[in-house]
Amino acid sequence: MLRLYSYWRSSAAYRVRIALNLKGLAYEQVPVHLLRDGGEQHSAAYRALNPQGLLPLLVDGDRHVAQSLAILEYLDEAYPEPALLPAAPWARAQVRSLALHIACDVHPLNNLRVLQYLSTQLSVDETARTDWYRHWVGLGLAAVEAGLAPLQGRFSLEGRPGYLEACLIPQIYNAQRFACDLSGFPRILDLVARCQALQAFQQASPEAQADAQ
Ligand SMILES: N[C@@H](CCC(=O)N[C@@H](CS)C(=O)NCC(=O)O)C(=O)O
Repeated sequence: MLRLYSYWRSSAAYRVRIALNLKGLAYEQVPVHLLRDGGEQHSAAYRALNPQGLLPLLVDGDRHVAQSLAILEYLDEAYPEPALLPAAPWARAQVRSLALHIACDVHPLNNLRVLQYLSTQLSVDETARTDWYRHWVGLGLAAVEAGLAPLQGRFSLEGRPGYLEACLIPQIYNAQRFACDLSGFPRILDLVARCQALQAFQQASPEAQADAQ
């Protein structure tokens, strides 16, 4: 049985839940509360498993994998069907390019520890912190919106979602939490609506998790 260390509102863990559901893989979740007691991700017990101190972490037998995109790629290699990535090298590169933009250029600027640092160490007030969040998300999503044009309203795989959508939908969930203006991103909104109609995405959503508050 696969085990996923997760938190309902962790968008990186949400990516992995989507991927596991798309593959139809059974897994159990171990909740790690990112806020309780200063953050359970900092506990010695969790750091012994994942010295990066971040979620998610996937355990497969006696193997541990951290970093959501490394986990997605591991799942695609270890459990190839149905694939998360397209087969053709060029199409794979296009999907990875957009997914990496979300995961490496947008998300890290806005994750919990960065927002906490802005408030606690740099004394940034809530309005400025929200502006920071919306600025980086808006910039990043504008690039994703442009990058979706070649899909012409289709999913990233032949008639079904995969790696790209597993990265995009959690980022949009976060953006909506922070009331970002998404009205300029019709391709993104269309893709999100089509994904949210699917069970794999519904069951992965933060509110559907046992640890949701
Ligand atoms: N690049 C990492 C990002 C992981 C990450 O930032 N996880 C967040 C939750 S979405 C976290 O654990 N935050 C804890 C913290 O900031 O202290 C990945 O894709 O897995």
